Amino acid sequence: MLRLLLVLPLMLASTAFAQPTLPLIPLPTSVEVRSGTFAFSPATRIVVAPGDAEAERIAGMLTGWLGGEGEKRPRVSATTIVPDSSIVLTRDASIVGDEAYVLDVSQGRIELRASTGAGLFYAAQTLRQLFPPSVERAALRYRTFDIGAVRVEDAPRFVWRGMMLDVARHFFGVGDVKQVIDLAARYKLNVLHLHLTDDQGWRIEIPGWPLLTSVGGATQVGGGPGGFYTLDDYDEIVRYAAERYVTVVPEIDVPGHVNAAAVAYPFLSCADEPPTPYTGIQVGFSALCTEDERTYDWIGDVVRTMAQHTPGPYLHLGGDEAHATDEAAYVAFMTRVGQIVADNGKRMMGWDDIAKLPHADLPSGAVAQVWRAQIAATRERVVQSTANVLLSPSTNAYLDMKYDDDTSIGLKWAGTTTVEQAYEWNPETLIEGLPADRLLGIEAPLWTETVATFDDLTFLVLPRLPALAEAGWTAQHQRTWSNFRARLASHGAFWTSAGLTFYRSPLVDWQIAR
Ligand code: TNX
Repeated sequence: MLRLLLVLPLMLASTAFAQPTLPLIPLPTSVEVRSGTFAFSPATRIVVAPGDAEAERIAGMLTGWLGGEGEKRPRVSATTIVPDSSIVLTRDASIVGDEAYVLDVSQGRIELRASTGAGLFYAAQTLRQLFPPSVERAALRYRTFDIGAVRVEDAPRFVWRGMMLDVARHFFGVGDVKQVIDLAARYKLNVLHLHLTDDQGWRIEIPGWPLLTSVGGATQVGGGPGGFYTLDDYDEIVRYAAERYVTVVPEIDVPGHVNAAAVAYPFLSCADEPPTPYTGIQVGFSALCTEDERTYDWIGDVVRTMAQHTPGPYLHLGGDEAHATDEAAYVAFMTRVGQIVADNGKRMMGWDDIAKLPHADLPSGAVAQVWRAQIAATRERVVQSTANVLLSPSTNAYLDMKYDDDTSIGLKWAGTTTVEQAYEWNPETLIEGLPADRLLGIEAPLWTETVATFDDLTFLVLPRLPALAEAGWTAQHQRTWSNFRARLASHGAFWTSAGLTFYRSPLVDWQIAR
């Protein structure tokens, strides 16, 4: 009797432990913990089929996450003979879905299976979350460790799982953007939306319009030096993202949010003299000169350049908060710009303000990015429009909102947003009456009015980005805050090991020492 009393709580504790505390975020479709362990050691090989260059490239990334330079990395072999204790990346046409995968960890072997490169990459990201956090620290990387046997089957809920980075209010260089892509890809996001232009800065080279960057790029919020991407820089970001199955969506915000462009070319705001460069954080005051044909020559060049350098299907034209443009001019302008986007072979995207456009004027395949879902009129307008919908509700998905009243940086206009609020919402019911086939997915925007450094950036992004990533990846009926919170606890250890600043939300029992 006494024995039973002692054993029972232990049994309960161990069953409670097995499933939820595997630190997998986003939660996979199915996770089956099995008995046994795979012993990872310096001799572990990563094996791909000969001739599968994409799998070999992914295996190379996996090895990079595991080992130091040269000899110390686990070796990648393209061979049909699989040695014992290998990690094997296999194409499996029976796994249906562009991003679906199976990960099978057993005592003798780890198998990653998918029909696509994206699936293999996500299997590798899931496996990475089963490594001890200390592998993140270069100096400690190379070691032996055990991985518990488990079978994971997984596929995403939505096709669009994005993050937006505003590089206009504060500029972030190519190296920082690459780190953001790495972070997003860890949590299986597949879109990076770059907000490239705003009142405070123009951040992308456009051939024929050199002052956009040399003058318009030289400012930012608070008066710092600003900066911009050359087209080579942009191509590099796009390439780096694509290797991680992330599609870049560039945003050129018109017809409002254009002060920096007008400082460079005053005719863009119907002026002879340039307006004062703007380094504050107000919105809604600037406007393009929609009656001047030169404005259309300019936007034509901008759209063509971005279309040529963007392999993804979408160009984002902003369209938000155009308070200084009257409604008729707004509709006419956005309609004409939508046509220019279509002429360049791309689909137009805009903030939910574009749902104002009459149905006939919205180009087919256009996407409205909803940021004011809390306003009934916005929801109605979006439901009635023909646009597809991307959800970025500012009450849950805005990474720039403060966590609470005491948060040192961030804004508060949409309220404060805890990690629980970032997690606890249902994209399928947010907009009543929206047909499921018009809902593409979700995106988490980081506006950077108050974000001056990379540490500021990760402080606002972590831990809310993983919460939003799970809202985009995992089926609603599988999601609970209490289970997510338990899995999130050990991610603080990954971030600490990787040297990333994060917000130690008091809602989570962070496990840092591991
Ligand atoms: C509203 S969201 C804006 C941005 C600001 C942001 C700050 C949207 C389409 N427009 O211009 O940066 O709020 O949270």
